[in-house]
Parts: sequence; structure tokens; C-alpha cells
Amino acid sequence: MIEVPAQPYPYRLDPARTALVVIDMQRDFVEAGGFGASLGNDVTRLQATVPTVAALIALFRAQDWPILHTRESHAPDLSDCPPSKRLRGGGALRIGDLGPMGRLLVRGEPGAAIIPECSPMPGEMTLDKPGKGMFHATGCEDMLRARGITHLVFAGVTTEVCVQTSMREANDRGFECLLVSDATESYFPEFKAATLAMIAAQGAIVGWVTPFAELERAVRP
Ligand code: C5J
Repeated sequence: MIEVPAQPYPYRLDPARTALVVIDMQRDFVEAGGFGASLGNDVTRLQATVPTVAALIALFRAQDWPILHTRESHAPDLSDCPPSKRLRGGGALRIGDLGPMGRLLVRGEPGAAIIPECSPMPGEMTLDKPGKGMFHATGCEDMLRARGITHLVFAGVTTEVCVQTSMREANDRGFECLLVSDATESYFPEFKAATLAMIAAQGAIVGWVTPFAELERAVRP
């Protein structure tokens, strides 16, 4: 076991059973002209976390540990996008509408792609998810159990939406979860801070939180 200094107390990971989960590092959330920007968000906040997410991916690749990349995305006919999701919010553009990077959050469109800095390599798991959480309507649990994964290290965007939802779903399924605090970001700094605090509160009620440097030191002493 590898012990990683973390909040609220050290996180112990089993190297043979640990996967990195990189949530939704897609152009639609990180770049101007995407879904996130269409909701009025400042995407530059998310861009600042890209080098750390890339370094975390590189760390897992160097150890030959599994990596799962998710994309929040919908079928072109939007059959997996409930009206409650498509019609939510007051933006001019909605999911499925044509934006500067193609149809927003639609599979196969340029905006739904993962940004080049975080692109999956052949052999790495990728998952298209229609919901905010990675377990909803995806078969993700079977994919992880088949590989014997029990520990999940989380990164990606946005902290309080898809990252937190996925981490809570994983926690309820018995996975031991660690969130890398500087490899995740939100459009709202106060929501990120609250999420990190509530995950580790009450004795790691959802999981553990640590910065990338602590994880790297523990894995590559
Ligand atoms: C959002 C996500 N924020 N990936 N999606 O709608 O967090």
C-alpha cells in the first residue's frame, strides 16, 4: 500500500487496484465558444488547471496504472438527454444547438472532444456519460470491477458538478476515493472550496483530498 498525506487523514492506495478518473476535460467546458461559456461562465479559470491534470495523467502513465477519461455528451438525436436537462437555464444556446465548435455536448462534435493536453492514449478507458455522474447510464461500474479496481483518484472539471457527483456515486458503491485538489477546477472558486471541504469533512464522508505534489511524492519518492 502507498500512503498519501491527505485531508482529513492519510489516504492509502493499493497500486494494483487504483485508477485515475479524469472527468470531462472537454473543449465544451474549457474553451471559449463551448457549452460552459454558453452559460455565461469564465472558462479561463478551468484552463489554469490543465497543466496539473496533464502532469497527473503522466504520473499514472509512468506507473502503468489505469486511466479512465469521461466525456459529458449526448447522442446526436438527443435521445439520452431528458428535456429537464436540455431546457434548463436561460442561455441563448442549449444542448444540441449549433455553436462555434459544433453542436453543444453532442458526441462526435469538435466541442465534445477532450482537449489535446489531456487526450486519451490507446488502451486507456473512455466513457461517454449523459449525466453529471459517471455511473448513471454508462456501465462504468462493471468496467471498473472487471479490472479489480477498488481505489479511484479523481481530477477534472467541474469540481462541484460532474467531479463531485461522480465521486459521491463512487463512494456509495464502495470505492475509496481521492480528489486531487489542484487537478480540478470550478467556474466558481467558492463552490470549489466548499466541495473540497465537504468531501473531506466528517472523517472523509465522501473521500480524501490532496494536492498533486503530495500524491506525486508518495508515488515517486
Ligand atoms: C457541467 C461538468 N458543469 N462536467 N458539467 O455541466 O461539470
